[in-house]
Amino acid sequence: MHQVLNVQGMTCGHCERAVTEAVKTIDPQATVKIDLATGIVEIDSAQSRETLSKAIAEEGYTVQVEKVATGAGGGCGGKCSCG
Ligand SMILES: [Cu+2]
Repeated sequence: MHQVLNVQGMTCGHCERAVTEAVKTIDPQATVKIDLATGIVEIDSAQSRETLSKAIAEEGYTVQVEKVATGAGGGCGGKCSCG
């Protein structure tokens, strides 16, 4: 199932990896495509949107329910230490 989530707080490759790993942890078969500039995370997974959102949120990122255009913020919002 193709899902599109808007994730706030990702600013670098480490964030991208953290989110990807969070998804892969709950669904190793999932494919994850992340656009850091927009915060759009496209996921092909059998898992529900709620489950995927929760896994990403647990990494410290904010998953928007609505699809919202994001401005470039400063620093990483998640557990990534590079911000
Ligand atoms: Cu980061």
